Amino acid sequence: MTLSSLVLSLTLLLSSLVMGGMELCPGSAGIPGTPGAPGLPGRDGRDGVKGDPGPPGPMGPPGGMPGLPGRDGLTGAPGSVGERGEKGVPGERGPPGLPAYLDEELQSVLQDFRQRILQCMGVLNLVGSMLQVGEKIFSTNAQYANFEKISETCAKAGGTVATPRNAEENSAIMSLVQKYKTYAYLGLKEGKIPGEFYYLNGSPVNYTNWYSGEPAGKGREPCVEMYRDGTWNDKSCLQYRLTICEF
Ligand code: MMA
Ligand code: CA
Repeated sequence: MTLSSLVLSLTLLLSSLVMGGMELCPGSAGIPGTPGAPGLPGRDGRDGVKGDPGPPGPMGPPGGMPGLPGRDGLTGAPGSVGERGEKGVPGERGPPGLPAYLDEELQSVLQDFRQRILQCMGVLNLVGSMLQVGEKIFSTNAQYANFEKISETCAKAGGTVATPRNAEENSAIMSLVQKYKTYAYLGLKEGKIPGEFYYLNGSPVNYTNWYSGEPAGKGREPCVEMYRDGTWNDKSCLQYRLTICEF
């Protein structure tokens, strides 16, 4: 007999007893049955979430293949400045400006320049550190040196060795020679022909004030010095003489 037919039979029996007016007497509770046998294992559950990566594995045996190259290092310090590039093409011509005489700002700047220059020259004149003769200015640093050194000193200052071109300039230089009680070299040099003297720019002299009997060095005295009375003597270039420049 199957379980379902047994249940049906019992149901029918019970209902016929109740229908028949019979009362069922409640008895004491029966002894619990023995636990049923364990059911069959359930089905597999769904996949769990992915786990964390495991720790690195142990180092392999020696003699294996070299590993992959490492990552790039940090950026190095900047290199040195490169060579100057080629000059660029000139820019476009700017807009036309005012004529200088109508440019008020420019005129005012020029007036200031003139004023400043006159002030400076006034001071230099007052302290006796310059002698103006026409367009030319003579000045000394009160130092004694050979011709070569004097020439360098004057060039560095933006001038040249004092060179009298006429009697007035000669007198101005003479006044410095007298003031410092020292002969001065002049901006003249002897040429290839003994007794022929030239300016430092190479042109022949056109004003001279030789002392009587000079030049007498016959090629052995290629420089020119000025005596206290303003006359000239050809002389070795290696003496120490007063530095007088002209600007
Ligand atoms: C020195 C020397 C010369 C100069 C004569 C004048 C003896 O040499 O200064 O340049 O011509 O004196 O006597
Ligand atoms: Ca001489």
